[in-house]
Amino acid sequence: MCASRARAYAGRMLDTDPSLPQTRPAGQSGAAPAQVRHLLTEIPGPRSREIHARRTAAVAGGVSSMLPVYVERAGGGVIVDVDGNTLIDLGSGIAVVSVGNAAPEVVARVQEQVARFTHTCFMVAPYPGYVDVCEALNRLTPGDHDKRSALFNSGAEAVENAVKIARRATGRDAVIVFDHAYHGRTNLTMAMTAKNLPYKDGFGPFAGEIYRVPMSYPFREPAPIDGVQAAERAIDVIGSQVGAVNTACVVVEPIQGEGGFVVPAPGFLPTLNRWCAENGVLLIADEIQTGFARTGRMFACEHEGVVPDLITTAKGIAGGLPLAGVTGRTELMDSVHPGGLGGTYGGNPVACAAALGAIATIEQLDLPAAARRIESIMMPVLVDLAARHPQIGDVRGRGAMLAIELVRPGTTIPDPAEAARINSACHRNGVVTLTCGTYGNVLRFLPPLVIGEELLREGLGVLAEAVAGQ
Ligand code: PLZ
Repeated sequence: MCASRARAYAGRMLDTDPSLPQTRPAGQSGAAPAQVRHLLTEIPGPRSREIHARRTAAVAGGVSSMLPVYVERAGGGVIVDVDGNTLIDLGSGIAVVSVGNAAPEVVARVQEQVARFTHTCFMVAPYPGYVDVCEALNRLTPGDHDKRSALFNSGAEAVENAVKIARRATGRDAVIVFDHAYHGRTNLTMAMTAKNLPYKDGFGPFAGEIYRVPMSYPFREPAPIDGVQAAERAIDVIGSQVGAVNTACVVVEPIQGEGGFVVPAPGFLPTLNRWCAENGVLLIADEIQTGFARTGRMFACEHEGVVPDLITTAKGIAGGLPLAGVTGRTELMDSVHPGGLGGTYGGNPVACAAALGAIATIEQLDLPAAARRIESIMMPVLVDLAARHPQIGDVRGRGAMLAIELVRPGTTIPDPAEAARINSACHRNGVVTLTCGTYGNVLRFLPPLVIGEELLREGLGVLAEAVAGQ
């Protein structure tokens, strides 16, 4: 990124002036949307409703949308819909556009690449962009050991391949996953995902040799237990029901995403990691949602100094283009025979160009620091809301991956209806929020890391009103 572009972009990040001129660098068409919430119609507006009617007649009903406003453009911290409404984005397309939508460096590199060639298939005629992304992954992921990477199209595909590699490298079958886990929607990853509806219901039979063990979920422990004890509880189940010698890998989200932004108690991940190392079991960190600066570090494992054997990445890696990776110890990655990993589109050159733009942006703008700054702005507001509204049972998360869990006041009984009510009130008032959680009662916040401070505070104001029921 050139210095002036970096400066212009940095000015957008957490700036107190929400209406900074949003000029795009040369080579891009159109101006980035003004960074202000602005509602011209009700949400969704008439044009969105019109398209939605067409969608209902054309798109399979099994594919749903949390907020049926149809997008015209997006950038920085906002989404502009086809009715001209500008909404504050606190979802980043589920933790994907961490560098902002249509981020200048992503757009510039994609445009340059797409004009040269769009696809040759890395397995047929390779290109340097794929190698560049693997070098970046090897450099940025935790641990300074020798690493190799392979690229795929989606998070689920990365998880599938990490399991293939772990089985091949260990010669063992069993895969350990956790309560509340989410790893994808393909057959193997559905089996690894915990929640039945909407992900699994009626879609079986599922892949075998997947074993689920208890997670560390501090808010929902029946009795207080620390991270080490929670890990020992999980290890005990593995030992008695699976056997370490049969276990290829333990797959864990360092902070669970779809399952409810569950932050395990300190000590949980390091204890698991130690047990894995002692038993020849691979620790696979699924950092698809937590990775690439989202939690205030480049990867969430770093908060506890955990170095996984394999790490899966996607989402934030490529600023919105489909790309995913598996990175790991060379001897594990290279245990797979030549031709054993691949796919037509994996590491597509346009997606790789986007990733290089996104990674350059993350490093040059120090987006891990931006995520920590977002936490320092949001956390006190959320904690204060929780103090005033007893339906907020827990406030948790790290960096720009934060959530509130809604319960019946004074209990831990989940209240998904209250989460849905607050979520729709935010949407009606022009703030894109998302829910998650095994019980659907968690409201989560994943702002783009380049969101302006004023915009973020305005979004929090709308949330506060929504919680208060105004
Ligand atoms: N692992 C930790 O968060 C994707 C899924 C949304 P894909 N999470 C969003 C939905 O309802 O489908 C995810 C994740 C973790 C794996 C995945 C899967 O990534 O790129 O969606 O396949």
